Amino acid sequence: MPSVDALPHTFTFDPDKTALLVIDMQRDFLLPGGFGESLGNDFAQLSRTIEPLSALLTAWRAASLPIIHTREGHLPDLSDCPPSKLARGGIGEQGAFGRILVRGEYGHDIVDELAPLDGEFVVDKPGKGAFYATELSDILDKLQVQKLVVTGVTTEVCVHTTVREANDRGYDCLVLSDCVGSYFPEFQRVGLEMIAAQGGIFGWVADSPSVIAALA
Ligand code: TIU
Repeated sequence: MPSVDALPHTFTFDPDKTALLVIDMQRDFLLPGGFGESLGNDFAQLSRTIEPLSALLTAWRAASLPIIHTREGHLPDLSDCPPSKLARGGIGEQGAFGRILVRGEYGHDIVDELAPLDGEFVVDKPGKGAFYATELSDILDKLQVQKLVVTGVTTEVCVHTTVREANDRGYDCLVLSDCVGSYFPEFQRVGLEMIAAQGGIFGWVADSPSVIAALA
């Protein structure tokens, strides 16, 4: 059984029961001029994850293991966007890459470097968590997945929410520090510490080279 040197302790996984989750690696969060930067955020804190994640995807694909990408976004009529989220502004407005976080728009889609391949799952989610109002549970059930290797953005928002949701549903989650990103370095550090604290209260933390080595 492959094992990975992780915090708070070694993470072992059966490759047949493990999926890679790639959360919201969308142009609007990651590219200069996108929604994230328009809010005053430093997109480079997120775009540094693209290269290691691309290498991880190559290794994961070579091992023929399941990959699930998610995208945060809404229907064009915004009927699936809660009033509290709409009231904050931005969603559905015209941005540099089309209507912000609206499905079908250029900015809503995944960055070119990490584009999903045929046979990979793409889950569209209206919320921060990947389980809320999506088919993710059904996909994982059908795949008989028990463990998740979690990557994507942002660490303290959609990654955390999804890992907490997954943990409550009984999945063991390994979060990869170099493949998750926050606009705020302090949130990145503390966000990762929170996951592995208290004996791994929500999951494990390691880096992508360790996972790639375990797959080899
Ligand atoms: N994907 C995700 O984390 N959505 C966000 O809105 N994140 C922020 O940090 N704003």
